[in-house]
Amino acid sequence: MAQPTAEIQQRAEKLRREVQEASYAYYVLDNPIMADEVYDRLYRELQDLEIQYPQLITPDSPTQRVGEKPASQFNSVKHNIPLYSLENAFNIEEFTRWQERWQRVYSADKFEYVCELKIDGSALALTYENGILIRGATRGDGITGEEITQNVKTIRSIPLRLNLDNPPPRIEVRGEAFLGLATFEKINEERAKKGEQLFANPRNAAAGTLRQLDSRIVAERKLDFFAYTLQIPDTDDEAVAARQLECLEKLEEMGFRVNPNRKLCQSLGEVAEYYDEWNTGRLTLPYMTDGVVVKINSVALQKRLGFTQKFPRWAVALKYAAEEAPTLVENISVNVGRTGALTPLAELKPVQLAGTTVSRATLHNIDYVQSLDIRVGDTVIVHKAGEIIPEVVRVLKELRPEKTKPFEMPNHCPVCGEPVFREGGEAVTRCVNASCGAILRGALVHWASRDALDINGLGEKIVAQFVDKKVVTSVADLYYLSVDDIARMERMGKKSAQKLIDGITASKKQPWARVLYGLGIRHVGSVNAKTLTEKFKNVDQLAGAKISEIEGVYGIGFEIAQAVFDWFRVEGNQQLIERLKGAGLQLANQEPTGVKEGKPAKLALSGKTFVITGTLPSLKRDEAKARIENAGGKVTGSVSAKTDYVVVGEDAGSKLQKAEELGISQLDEAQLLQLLED
Ligand code: 0OW
Repeated sequence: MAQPTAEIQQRAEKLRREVQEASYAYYVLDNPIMADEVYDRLYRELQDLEIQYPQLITPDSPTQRVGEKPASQFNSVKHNIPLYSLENAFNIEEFTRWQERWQRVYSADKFEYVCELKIDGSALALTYENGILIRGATRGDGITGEEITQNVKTIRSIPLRLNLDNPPPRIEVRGEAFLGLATFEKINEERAKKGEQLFANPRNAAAGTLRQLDSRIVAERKLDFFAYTLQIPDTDDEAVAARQLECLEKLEEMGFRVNPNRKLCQSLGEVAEYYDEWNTGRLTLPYMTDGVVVKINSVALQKRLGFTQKFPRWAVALKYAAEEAPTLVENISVNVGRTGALTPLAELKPVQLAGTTVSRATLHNIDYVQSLDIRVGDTVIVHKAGEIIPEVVRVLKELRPEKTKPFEMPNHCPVCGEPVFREGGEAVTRCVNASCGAILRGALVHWASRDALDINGLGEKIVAQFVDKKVVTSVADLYYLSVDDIARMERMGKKSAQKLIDGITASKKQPWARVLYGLGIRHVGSVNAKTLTEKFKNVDQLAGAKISEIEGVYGIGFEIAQAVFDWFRVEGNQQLIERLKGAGLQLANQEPTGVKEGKPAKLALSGKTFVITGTLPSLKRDEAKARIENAGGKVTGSVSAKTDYVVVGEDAGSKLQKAEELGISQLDEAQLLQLLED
């Protein structure tokens, strides 16, 4: 083999340093120091020299990042130092309890914390000998992992040689390998084109990539890495760094990428501030995080606290509830609600969201479906804010398979087969067949619900039997049932039938307001019903009232008044009222007889803050405000991190812009009405 001359060796050495320097600036500092073409030219010159003189190749040469031949399998390796996982806290209260546990034991010590963003990737263990990367391994079970050195070398932000003058014989570094969001979407695009299974999220994609046998594929995926732990075996941890914060600074000096959003916190309050700040701030980051890692800063205190079997006692993962996640639309079904409204529902591939498994999400109405063009087979982003219904917010069009077709609302009711209608300009398509099974089932369940007549034991299952067996065709029929009628139903014995009859009979004592709410008139929620019965002392006063009289009641807008007036004009409803009177229901306000008033209902929008911006198509501003307040919500004038929803009308202004900046959920009028109706 030809020997390289001295100047060739020097040239190679200089090229190695130049290329390494440029790679560090680009991938670790995110601050390129030369154009890509210049980098490529230098890289190729070095590569040619090493091909010509293989003895010039050193393990830390940038050309050694991408291996040629795929591995046949990965060997298991024992970690020199175990990799621990983290105990979870799901909110500040749980974190406070964790902190108090140690504060009690070590009250003398002043607790200082380092808060780090918890990168949602895959943990890696890196071993350096004399400053040269000799091994990379997955975390595995924390004791044994898989040796994936060749794949780890392709991660440009991991230095092949440490920036240390006289490096110790061995250094252990731990950190998180991850995929940026843009990279993740590109990888899934590629996979969709090849008809391959998509990665569900960036974390799975990173873990899956690291376990690729062919490191050339790994190199294409552009994994990234944030380091967070530095240890030097046989050296006292405190001698390496007395505090976690210094440890992170040393890792940066050595040439690692360390997440810059770390913060030294002197108190619980500061930790809470950091946690809140990044709950919204993280949504603008180009990589996924799923929480904050809070560590006691003092290494001496860390050593005194030590480890449990699985976790360090001096660190905790303060998690955020997952708000959004990608998943597959397996089907779009149509649900007929108790008001006859046809609601398209996305049947989803189950996905973890905000601590629950979501397999369905409302698609509101056909306008919403068409505006997003959601189709069966699509990959969509599902959003869940707190306990409010999960919602499909975006379609990842580039992942759409072939031969999908736009969704169309059925023109016949999927339950009773009768034609359905879309009232002029309304977003909602509706079944208007009063004896439609779905409407009747919904009406009975609503009648028995806690905030209406509150009849225990009259749930969806027994209601479905009553309707399917045509034992009940209206809520009044409930009061003319015998014990035998009920005992004949499946899974109903005499005893439980008697219990249900007793519950139905007892409901005759419920006040007029609850009966009015139980009738299920559109837009008449439990609060509006209460408001109306304070003015209309009995059903005949209300049935005979003009629209203007009903509308004159504070908080009752035109639309509600119209719906109430129309309801009492329907023959079938008038008969229903007569039969309820005959059964002895309360259809007038009673003098206080000490009868048990139901506890005030926790309203659907309790605790939710809304801001209305722009002009709504049909609701006046104060009517929308009253409706939201009637449902327990709060309406404020300015958008802040505490706002839950912004209701957006025409010519929305800066409030909409602020909402977009803060990632606050937006509703149009139709979605607001749906939320109020639900
Ligand atoms: N994912 C992270 C992260 C972090 C270690 C040190 C002792 C035990 C956990 O951003 N910033 N800091 C640590 O500290 N761990 C992290 O991730 C953990 C590692 C294993 C499971 C999680 O990925």
